[in-house]
Amino acid sequence: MTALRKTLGIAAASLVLLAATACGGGGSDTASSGGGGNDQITLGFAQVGAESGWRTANTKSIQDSAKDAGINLKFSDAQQKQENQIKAIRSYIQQKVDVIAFSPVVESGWDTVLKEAKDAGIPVVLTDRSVDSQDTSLYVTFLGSDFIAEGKKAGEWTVKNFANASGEVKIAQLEGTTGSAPAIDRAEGFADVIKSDPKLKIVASQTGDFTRAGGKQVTEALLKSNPDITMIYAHNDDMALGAIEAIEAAGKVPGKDITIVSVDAVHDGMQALSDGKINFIVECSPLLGPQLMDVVKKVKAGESVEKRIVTEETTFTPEQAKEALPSRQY
Ligand code: GYE
Repeated sequence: MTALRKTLGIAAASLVLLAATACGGGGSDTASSGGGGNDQITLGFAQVGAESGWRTANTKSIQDSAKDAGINLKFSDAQQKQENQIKAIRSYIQQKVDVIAFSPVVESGWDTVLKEAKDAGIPVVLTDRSVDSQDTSLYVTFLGSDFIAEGKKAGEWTVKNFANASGEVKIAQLEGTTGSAPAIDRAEGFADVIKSDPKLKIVASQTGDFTRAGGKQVTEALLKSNPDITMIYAHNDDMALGAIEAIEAAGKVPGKDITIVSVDAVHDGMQALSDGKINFIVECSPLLGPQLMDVVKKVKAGESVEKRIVTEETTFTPEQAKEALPSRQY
């Protein structure tokens, strides 16, 4: 039903695009730079980086849906650095784009630049990650997942899975980027749930920066300091995939000798889940593009939007991953 609605939406959007091209006789990209006489919306998007499979899918979703919606997209990649994102936002303000959207790499330190956008009269939409600003008038809405709920889902599976285990369950946590909303909230939600069972202990917790290389490196060191680890909770699939490489290199069997739980459900993670190398994945959808373009259009038209738009998500066991894999979009 939703897939059908999506397809119809895309079909409708392409029809509009087609019609526009047919009457306009081309030249739409030259018109977008001057601003005069063209009511095409210009959106400046400051992306976090290209750190994970999730991010790649998210970038594609944003670029594709901007195209489908006929929105002129200015896109920048901050390479996981806040200073680069701030620079990109300032340049969008200077270019007088209609709307700015961004996925803040970390939660803190945005008030100054958000105030500059507000003073310039440019609305800001937060996507994927949030900021911790007290002044919520600095942005129009926050569109993205509930990361605390994701951490809780990972925790609930862990509690159930180890309900009958005898003795201590030693958990190592691979954290996402330090200071980022998903790293903070996924840790909080998980800790909140597993505290109900005293035999579940987080014995190590370190950042792997949401990357495969980071997950691998941290796990290599971990297997030396804590060789008897029971489980790894990774804040994303990429770090879990890095951990799998390290575990295999150490002669152990991921998913058996060491239980692995992660978040995202991107293609490579789902493959590892269906191969039994990961035991459980909590979904976090990167396909925020279509919803973002709707919000941008509404904001530009002066319509009101909800202050918080939560993405709907599920969870996957290996059996469910096998079933879902062929039809996954990312
Ligand atoms: O889980 C991770 C990515 O902010 C939800 O960022 C996003 C996270 C995602 O690098 O893979």
